Amino acid sequence: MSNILLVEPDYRSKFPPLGLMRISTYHKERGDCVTFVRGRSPEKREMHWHRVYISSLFTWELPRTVKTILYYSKSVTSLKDIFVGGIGATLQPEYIKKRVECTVIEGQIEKRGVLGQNSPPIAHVIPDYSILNSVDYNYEGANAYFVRITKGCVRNCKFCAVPKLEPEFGLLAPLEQQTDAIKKVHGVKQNLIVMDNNVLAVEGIKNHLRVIEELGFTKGSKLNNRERTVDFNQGIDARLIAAEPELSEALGRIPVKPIRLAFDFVSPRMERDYCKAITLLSKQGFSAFTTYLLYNYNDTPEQFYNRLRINTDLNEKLGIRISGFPMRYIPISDTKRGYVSSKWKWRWLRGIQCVLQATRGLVSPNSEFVQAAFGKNTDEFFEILSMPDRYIVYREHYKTHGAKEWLRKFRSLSVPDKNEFLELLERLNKDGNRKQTIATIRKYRSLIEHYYPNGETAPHTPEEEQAIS
Ligand code: B12
Ligand code: SF4
Repeated sequence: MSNILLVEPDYRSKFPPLGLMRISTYHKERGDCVTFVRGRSPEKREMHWHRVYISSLFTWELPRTVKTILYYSKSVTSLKDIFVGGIGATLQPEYIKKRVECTVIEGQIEKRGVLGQNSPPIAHVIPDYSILNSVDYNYEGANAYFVRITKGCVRNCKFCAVPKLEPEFGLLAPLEQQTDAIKKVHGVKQNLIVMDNNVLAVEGIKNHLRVIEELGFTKGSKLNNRERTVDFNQGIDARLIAAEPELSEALGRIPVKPIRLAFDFVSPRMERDYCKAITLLSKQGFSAFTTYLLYNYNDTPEQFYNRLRINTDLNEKLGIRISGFPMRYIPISDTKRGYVSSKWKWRWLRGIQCVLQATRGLVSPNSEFVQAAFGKNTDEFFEILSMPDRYIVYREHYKTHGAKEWLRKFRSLSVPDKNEFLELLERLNKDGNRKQTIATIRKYRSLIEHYYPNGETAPHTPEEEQAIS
């Protein structure tokens, strides 16, 4: 019997670490003793483990992942007994290998023998939900079946990591087999979370949707007096619904909540397909939508604003509620999350983040909200995004306390000067000697004062500002 430690680094994680949960099942079936922790635990570090498994997720969390690996490096006989895998490790294995000589497992584990002599293909093993009880962390979906009908995707969008993570599109184990196995060991689950990248693309999708109904997920179905829901978590492809309207009818029989679509890039065809899909789905009784909106890729800020307006127009026309979910593009090689595309400016990206701060990343479906938050037209949109953080977040308060004067000065700049000024703000943001740098700047000095009063980082809230003055 071996002592096995499973570690999820302590980054923010919404869903449970499915890879580790599958590895747990494998080791428990071998009769090993399995312990799960999040992050760096001094108590667990003091112990000796035959093997430590550390998961990875987003590439910008790789620095934290490496820190976690190093933390447990003395808890094993050899560094090779630390196994690291998952999404971040698959996208950037070299980042880890250059820093620690642990065992890095790339990609899905679909073959025998990857984790030891004759070990099973982990991708097909049932996740062990019970490990979640040992940590004091609230994962969403702990009461849901996590399933996947397919792997990979039929498309090859350049901004997406899926073609690298799962290069082949194909079917996985039948849905009912997956839910039955979870049910048998961990009991009946309330909801269904379908993690597929692009589920509607699979041949015979209507049969799979029918299976979902047969599993007890029909519109209005309840368990323990609570509504049962199905979440196609990565969104469904609007283009496929527009091409095959019957798909909306099949979806209409399932309690999909929320219904997620993507409006990632901008082309007249995409716009037409997106509007058509929303219209078809609204006819099936869906009224609350969440739409992923990729920005900072090859779109312009105007195109981002335009997509927000298309959503508010659809809301008004169809009497529905589409909440936008802006997703900032981060290249899959990025370990810092700092990328700024040539059509955007750092200050505008920061501005979007400030606007979304109060709404947990969502753009409300309310047209008045969109106009107030992002501006009535693109001129106002650019001005809002260019403002100092606190003027954006506490708009009402600062309207008369600084923002008016800022706006007057900002508007007096020529277009090239505005660009130069915004670029200066990006440089100042990264500047370790900011105060000294600002002291040497003459041009834009009074505007800079709004962002860095006396050269210092500005207070975050009106209360903090009052306390200082
Ligand atoms: C579900 C999901 C989410 C969920 C949360 C995920 C979570 N676990 O908490 C939500 C919806 C919240 C989300 C949000 C985002 N996501 Co996301 N998400 C995914 C998705 C679909 C699956 C991730 C997952 O959990 N998979 C489950 C895996 C880990 O389990 P598994 O399959 O059983 O694992 C196998 C192997 O990986 C391996 N393995 C797994 N773990 C381990 C551990 C060890 C030790 C070993 C040996 C092996 C191993 O073995 C398993 C069996 O084969 C991926 C796309 C994809 N297809 O992978 C994108 C993805 C990870 N997301 C991505 C992005 C960009 C985002 C967002 C930034 C989007 C945005 N702009 O807002 C946000 C960021 C949120 C944040 N925290 O800041 C990108 C990441 C790119 C990158 N540079 O890292 C991906 C790759 C999508 C994409 N299309 O590019 N996401
Ligand atoms: S359709 Fe979606 S999952 Fe498929 S490659 Fe494009 S962004 Fe990725």
